[in-house]
Order: sequence, then structure tokens, then C-alpha cells
Amino acid sequence: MTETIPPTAKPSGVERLKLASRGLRGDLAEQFAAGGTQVTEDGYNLLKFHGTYEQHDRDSATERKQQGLEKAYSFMVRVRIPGGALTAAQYLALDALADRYANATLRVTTRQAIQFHGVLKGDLRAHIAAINHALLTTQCACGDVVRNVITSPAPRRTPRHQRLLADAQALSTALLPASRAYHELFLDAAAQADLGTEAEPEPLYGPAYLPRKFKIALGLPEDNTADVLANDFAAIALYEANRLVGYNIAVGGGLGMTHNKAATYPRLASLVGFVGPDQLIAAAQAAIALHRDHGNRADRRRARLKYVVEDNGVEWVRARLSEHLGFALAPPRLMPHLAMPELLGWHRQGDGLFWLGVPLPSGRIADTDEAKLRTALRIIVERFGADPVLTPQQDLLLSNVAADARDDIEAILRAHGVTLAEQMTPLARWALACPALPTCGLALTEAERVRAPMVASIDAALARHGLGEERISLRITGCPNGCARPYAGDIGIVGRMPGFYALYVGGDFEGTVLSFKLLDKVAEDQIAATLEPLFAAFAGQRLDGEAFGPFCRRLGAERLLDEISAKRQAA
Ligand code: SRM
Ligand code: SF4
Repeated sequence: MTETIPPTAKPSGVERLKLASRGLRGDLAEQFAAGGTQVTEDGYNLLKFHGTYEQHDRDSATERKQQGLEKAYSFMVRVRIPGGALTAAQYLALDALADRYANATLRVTTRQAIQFHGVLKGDLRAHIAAINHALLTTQCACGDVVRNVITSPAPRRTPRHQRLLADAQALSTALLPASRAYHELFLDAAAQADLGTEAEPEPLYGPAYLPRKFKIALGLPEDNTADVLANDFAAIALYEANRLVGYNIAVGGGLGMTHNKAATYPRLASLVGFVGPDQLIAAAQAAIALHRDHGNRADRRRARLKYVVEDNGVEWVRARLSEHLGFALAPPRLMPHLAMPELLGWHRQGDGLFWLGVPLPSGRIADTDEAKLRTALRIIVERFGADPVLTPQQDLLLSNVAADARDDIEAILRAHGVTLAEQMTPLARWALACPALPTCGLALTEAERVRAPMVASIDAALARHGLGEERISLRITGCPNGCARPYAGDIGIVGRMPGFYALYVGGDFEGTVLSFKLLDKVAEDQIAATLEPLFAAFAGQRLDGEAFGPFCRRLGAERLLDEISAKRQAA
């Protein structure tokens, strides 16, 4: 292994913390023993590796300050679920924990995980232990390590979909760190007090782990539900006559950026090679080693693998990967354009059973005045034993449903006020929004809480131009970090400053092209009105079969802006 920290650069504080942490232990055991509502900054940074973030309720922060109260601190806890596949029993266990320790909601993430919000420090260890008792884990759901491995969630009982899930699970297990810190801190009561434990050797990660998070996604040319090119490492399985011949490998995707910092930018992964069916884990390990050895450990904003790839070029990356693999990486194979299948509604699994894709608003499973979604899902999972699969589009697929249960399941959802996919416009079905306020400490604007009105106003604008049934992806985030992948869809709405959003267009529905920034600061209530001239132009000028994102890309920013100002002048 080469040096984990380049000798020329001063490592960041987080790098020093990781190195000194004795395998991610730090003084976390003492911090738990100390009680209170918060952890120290070092504790905060180490806890991420164990799947939890300290947060505070940003809605009440100002008022509490005026009252001389501390912020309302609590923890977000993320469960790592490779491929989003849960059993009915696991789902019910998580559902019960939402009441017991969290804010009575579950949130399906854009990476097929479940997040709890509102867990108090005093409950954190019991909560995480209870998650483990359901044979699930939060280990490395966050932190500078390999995160939840995602893939197509479609529960099709075909060899290729079963292989994708098996690969996701195998990668997830093979790429965990060796450290037993997680088990000691959350699962092993006897070891909690043992502050003398030394760090285990970490053959894959090294003592400072990775410079930054590392994300892996798998897909098929016909199923890019996981938006694979937004990941550090992507593998696209290629078949010939139903035989897996291998994987096209792409590296260096990532979406996070900072407004007005040109050195940071979203990037889609570059296709770098092809490996055989038995070389997937080795290829992932080679890409991890590349990040470990060459990632920027001085500046966390430039620390993702994408900058290594962009700065050094694909040929250099291929050479380094080949060195790690011990053989020359074959060039990527030709493959069809990536596609995005419809997974909501009823589908046959191929084994006589069915799945129902249930749209979740921003992934939030909650009981509200409008709909008792959480209750309905609990009843269905309990009564019919349906195994939930979480999707990277923040939805949930109820799998393994017998044909004769379908009417009852739909009736339960309707009786609880749940909107089914067939009652929604394509825009609403495909819209994503990150949590943003009040839990996310990085949010500049709202996202999840403005999703419904934003979708409604944009839908109304589309309908006025006969585009109500058009498949357009809309992704809203409260800041430029890109958690709902706003730069990889048709329209991205990215929090800029309170009440204002940057508007991105020109990506595509299949996640193969990045969008570009059209406008920098659009007021929240002007977003639909700003997009409407583009919809009018699209309705009138689109080429045969052309979708909205590619249309915007063909016209380019200048012509699109002309359309907007012509409309303003006419008004
Ligand atoms: Fe994310 C940080 C939520 C997917 C890029 N993300 C955060 C934090 C933890 C905020 C923080 O650091 O304090 C957010 C917690 C909010 C909350 O209150 O829950 C957060 N990210 C999410 C989730 C829950 C959004 C969602 O709507 O589902 C997703 C959880 C995924 C999971 O289960 O692991 C989520 N985040 C993503 C994605 C999309 C993806 O991976 O497909 C991205 C863009 C892809 C990428 O990684 O580049 C993403 N999140 C970020 C970044 C920017 C990273 C960068 O390279 O600059 C941050 C900020 C950071 O890491 O410093 C961030
Ligand atoms: Fe928070 Fe920004 Fe991610 Fe939204 S995109 S969850 S605001 S970090």
C-alpha cells in the first residue's frame, strides 16, 4: 500500500482524527457514559462511521435561543440495506422502532436505506442495538468508507435481477472495515468500557480509512434505477443470451458541489473497463485503493474520487486499476443506452407472485392528516407478509404478493388515503426531494416540505401545454450537495439561499447526461412560471420522440433564456 496521506499536503483535521481514533473508537464510549444531549465535534465525526449524525431541529432554534434554551438536539440514524431488500419482519421491526425511539416516521433514502430522525442521545445505543436485533445494521451507512451498495430494486425473479441483488449484498459485506469498534460500542456491553482496545489492521482501507465517502451502484443497461453514473464506482452487468458475461465498470461519479466554487462540480462516472463475472469485488477494491492512495486528504471539498479521475484522466485511472488488479483492464464493451423502467403499480415477479410499487412522498413513511401511509403499510406487511424493497427513487415495492391479495391491498391503501401511482401524474411519480429543513444542518432552503406545492404548480404549467403525461424527472434539494441527484435528471431545483433556488435543465431521464445551470436565483414562487416558456417551446419545437431534458440540451442555455425573456416581455 502506498502512503495514505500524501507527504506534501497537511492532512485535514478529520484525517488526524481518524488516524488517532483506534479504529473509529475515539472516546465515544466515554461520551455515551457522560450523558447529556450532544457529542463533541470529534464524536460527531466518528459517529458518522457508525451510521448516525447529530442534528438539531432548525425550526425551533431561534426561538429556543431567545428563551435561553439549548438547541433541540437529536440524531439521524441510517440503516444500511444493500439493494433496499427487507423482509416483512425486518420492516415491522423498523416500523416499531420509529415509535419507540424516533419521530414516528421512517424515511426511504435515495440510496435504498431507511433513516430515522429525532433519536435522543440517551436512546442511541439501544436504538442501534435494536436495529441489529432485526438483523440489520447502521455500520458504515455514513462516513469515509463504502456506503450502502445500491442496485435495481425490481423484485423480478430472473437470474439477472437475482444476481444484481446477490452482487450488491456480497460487495456490501466484502467491503466493510475490519474494525470491531461498532460492535463494541453498540452491541457488546462488556467491551464498552474497554478504552484500551487497539485498532485492528485495515487491509483494504488503511488506518485513516478513505479520504471521503465512497458509493457503489449496480445496474443493467435496461435498468438504471440506481442512477449508477452518479457513483464513485458503477458496474453495469452485461448479458449474452441470458449468460452474465461480465460488467462494464465506470468510476468517478459524484454530484456534490459548493455554489460559486468552480473547483467543485458534479461529475458522472467515466466508463473505464470491463471485468469478468468473478472480478467484480476485485475491481471495486482496486477503485477503493485508488481513492485511498490518491484522494485529496487535505481538502475535504475536493476529496472525492471524481476529482482524482478528472485531474488525472481515464487512461491514468485505467493504468492504476490494472496495477491493483494485476492484469490489464479490458476496455469497456459496447452496450445499449441506459434505460429507466417503471416500477410503480402492479407487476408480475415471474414466479406467480406480484409486486406493488407504492409511491412515497419524498420517501417519508408517516401518518399525516391527509393519509395514514405508515399504518397502511404496516397492516399490509403484517397481514400479507409482503417483503418491502426500497428504491433509489424513494419509493417502496411490496413484493411477494399472491394474486388474490391484490384487491385487498389496494383497498387498504385507499381506505387510508394513500395516493396510488395510477392517480399521479408522471411528474409527481418521478419527483425526488431531499429532507433539507428542519433536520439537515446543511440546508439553505426547503426541499421535502415544498415538494408537493412545487410539483403541483409545475404540473399545472405542463398541463397548459398538453404535456401532463410527459415523463419528466424533477429533483429538488435544499443545497448544492445533490442528495436527490438534481444534476442527473431533466429538471434540478437546487437550494441557493432562503426562498431562492438555482434552476438546472438539460440532463436526461435515464441519468446519462448532467444538467446545466440555467438560472442562479429563482424565487420559490416563480419556478413554475420560469419553466413554463420552456414547456411551451418544447411542445412547439421538439423533435420526434425528443424528451424534455435532451430538448433543453439541444437548444442550449442562450436560446432557453431567450424563450424565458420573450415570455416576460409579452406579459
Ligand atoms: Fe446526502 C450530506 C441526506 C444521498 C451527496 N446527505 C448529507 C447529510 C448527511 C447532511 C450532513 O452532512 O449533515 C444529509 C442528512 C439530511 C437529513 O436530515 O436526513 C444527507 N443524502 C441524504 C439522503 C437521506 C437524501 C434523500 O433524500 O434520501 C440520502 C441518503 C443516502 C443513503 O441512504 O446513504 C443522500 N447524498 C446523497 C446523494 C445521492 C446518491 O448517493 O445517489 C448524493 C449525491 C451523490 C454524491 O455522493 O456525490 C449526496 N450528501 C451529499 C453530500 C455531498 C458530497 C460531496 O461529495 O460533496 C453531502 C455533504 C457532505 O458529505 O459533506 C451530503
Ligand atoms: Fe441536506 Fe443539501 Fe443533502 Fe438536501 S441536498 S439533504 S439540504 S445536504
